[in-house]
Amino acid sequence: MADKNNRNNDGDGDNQTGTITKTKPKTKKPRLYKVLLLNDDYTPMEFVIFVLESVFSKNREEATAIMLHVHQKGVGLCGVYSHEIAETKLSQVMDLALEHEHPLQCTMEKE
Ligand code: TYC
Repeated sequence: MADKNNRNNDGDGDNQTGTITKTKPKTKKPRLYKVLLLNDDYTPMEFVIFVLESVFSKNREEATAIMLHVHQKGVGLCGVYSHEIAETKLSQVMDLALEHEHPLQCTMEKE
């Protein structure tokens, strides 16, 4: 109903009548995956640091800290990514390990 100033007062402030539509956001939050590195007795520490720098864009300091964490605790977090990115990183690690004949293992899991 219009008031004395001919405003329709339908609540949206535009003072116009019409179909009320609600726009549904088109972007869904991607499910995230942790990429984890596993310890072993043979892969050289320097190679693990190289992998963390080249695949996970860590600087020397971060890469060294993650490598030492994995070495001491058995497993460590390299990063959290969408499913597709996590899979890509995982296969990059596995390809590098294979190519250099190191037993380095990497896994991913739902966050
Ligand atoms: N434990 C290995 C060594 O003593 C080093 C290492 C660290 C290997 C992290 C794998 O994900 C790893 N040479």
